[in-house]
Amino acid sequence: FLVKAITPSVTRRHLSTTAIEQGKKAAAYRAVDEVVHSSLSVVGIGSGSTIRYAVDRIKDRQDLAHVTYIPTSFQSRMLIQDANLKLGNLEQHPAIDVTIDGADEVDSQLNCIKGGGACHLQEKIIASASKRFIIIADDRKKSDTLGVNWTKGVPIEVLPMAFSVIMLHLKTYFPSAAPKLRMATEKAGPVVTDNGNFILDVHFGPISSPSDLENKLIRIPGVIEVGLFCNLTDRAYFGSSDGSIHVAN
Ligand code: ABF
Repeated sequence: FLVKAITPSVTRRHLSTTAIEQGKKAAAYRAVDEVVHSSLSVVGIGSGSTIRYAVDRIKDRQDLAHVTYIPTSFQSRMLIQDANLKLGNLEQHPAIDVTIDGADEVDSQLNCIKGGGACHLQEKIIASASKRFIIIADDRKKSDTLGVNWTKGVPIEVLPMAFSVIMLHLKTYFPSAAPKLRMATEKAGPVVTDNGNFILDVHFGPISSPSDLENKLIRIPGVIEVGLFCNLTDRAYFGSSDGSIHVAN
């Protein structure tokens, strides 16, 4: 009885992890196959876990051997180097043909919450320098409205010396927002981004106008970048565990 009782929950948990990874892989492979052509010269590589499948797909393509890849974080740079792909930087390549990146949540207008991995500052710079910006995600990330499925809040990168005054500003002007300084672990100190800044995770609930909220937040002195990507995404690929893909333009 005991084995029978335990097995289903283990199987369910294991299946859900595998199912999520299958969805990420399906989305990443389809995006690379459809968007990354040999005519491209410069490709931006996002951060997170889904992008790893995209790099796996790219590294086997001989017709892409000439392409230069621009990272969006330290982890993204390591991913490019470990795949023996040609690593470039934004100084040399300020105009990027296409960037592929993950997201924490994507709404029906393809606005995104990004920054769950504390990389959204460089991600947004690379995305805005790209002719095309492509999101890849498992289907958990797809939502009608931002702030509904992603419950960890909107990440905001802030200058460390200003984090307390920004918290106070947020509590004053967004009383229900509950800003939290992102900590590395229970005992360790705050997360420090690749750019030497802190992250505040701020809970706004369902976000009906992400661009209005982004414009309000970015104006707060000491805010470096907001994890709301509005009117930047050209296409999103959402992968399901059965390998099916939903493509949203
Ligand atoms: C990065 O990928 C972040 O902006 C975003 O938070 C994260 C999503 O991670 P994953 O692909 O692991 O779901 O782009």
